[in-house]
Amino acid sequence: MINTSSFYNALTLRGIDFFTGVPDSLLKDICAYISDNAPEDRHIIAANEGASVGLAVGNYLASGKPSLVYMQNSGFGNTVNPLLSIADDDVYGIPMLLLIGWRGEPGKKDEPQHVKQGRVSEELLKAMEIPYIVLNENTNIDSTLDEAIKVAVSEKKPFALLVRKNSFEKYKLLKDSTSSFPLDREGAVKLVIDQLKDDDIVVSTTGKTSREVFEYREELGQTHEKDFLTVGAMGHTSSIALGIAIEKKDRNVFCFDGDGSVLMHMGSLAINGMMKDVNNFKHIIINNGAHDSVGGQPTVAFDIDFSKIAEGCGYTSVASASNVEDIKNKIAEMASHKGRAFLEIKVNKGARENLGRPTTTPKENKTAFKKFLR
Ligand SMILES: Cc1ncc(C[n+]2csc(CCOP(=O)(O)OP(=O)(O)O)c2C)c(N)n1
Repeated sequence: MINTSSFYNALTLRGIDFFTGVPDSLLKDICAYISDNAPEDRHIIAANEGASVGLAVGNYLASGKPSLVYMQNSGFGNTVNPLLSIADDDVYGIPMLLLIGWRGEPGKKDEPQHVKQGRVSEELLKAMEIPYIVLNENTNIDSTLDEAIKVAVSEKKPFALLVRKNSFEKYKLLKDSTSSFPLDREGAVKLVIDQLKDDDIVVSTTGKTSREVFEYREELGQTHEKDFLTVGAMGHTSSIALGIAIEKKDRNVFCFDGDGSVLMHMGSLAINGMMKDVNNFKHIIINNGAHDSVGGQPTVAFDIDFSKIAEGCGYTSVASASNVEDIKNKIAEMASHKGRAFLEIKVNKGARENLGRPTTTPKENKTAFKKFLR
């Protein structure tokens, strides 16, 4: 397996000392090593993967050195535009190394949202004319990085390292942060679901939130037709919820979002808030200050004021809560509010070890959900 410190040192030795990306579960050990060892202003966990490419472009213009941009292959889509229309050698020609976690690699069992993405990952890189090397546990780091950096720098273009599962050795984050709110995400999910009416619609975000929604319905002995699980398309959950709310004006639509997810495409808040005729849109952000589902890497969400942002974007009711009674009251208020209501629930990161995954397929979910909407 690749030792995280050897990989990091091999990069810095070759002049790559600026790191940016959005975390991925397959890359969590190398991300944790970078978090612990790179100076704070040289490691930026970006809002989305496209923004990381932007940071790498800017850094190259100013330093003349390529950066490392890490991401899950799910997030590669967010980079297509800045890679092709700025970094590409047909445009500005900006060298950088892309470190891409290969979820859904053919032949390896993975969740439905990763299967197609995994199958086409190599083809996508080829179509974009991005040279790449597949990294696995036996890869010789020195020769691989020599080759990757040589091509990136001499041909002035991005070069990708597509990383197989279990390529990196385990590394435990030392700079881990903790908080002491009464609830964790699952506690918040349960509290909100307990307060919903029978015809309320739920749209839940990517990662463990949707898994916890699914498992709580099972625990309650309920079926799953009330919930749309946004298993992919991180950051677009509230847009999906808004699309439903516009059409189903007589029913409340509750969006269960995450802080990483909201940050990823925060521009959508402005569009949600400005939908003046929409009175049934209820946006709940479960803020654990982290990308908890992929390893707990920090977001900036405990340091920014989501309520002020939502208010500024035109949401008509805005609140933040962390204790149980307060959350219950705020949910009751948002349910009866006629407008675009926003509630931030602050929680601790972390999840159960034995948290399962949906046992129904996305298509079964869609069919049941559409019927519930009718
Ligand atoms: C576009 C994209 N980038 C990255 C990922 C990998 N990913 C899945 S869940 C997740 C973290 C979500 O963080 P947040 O919304 O704060 O929810 P939490 O996991 O903390 O509950 C990430 C980065 C993804 N699925 N899609």
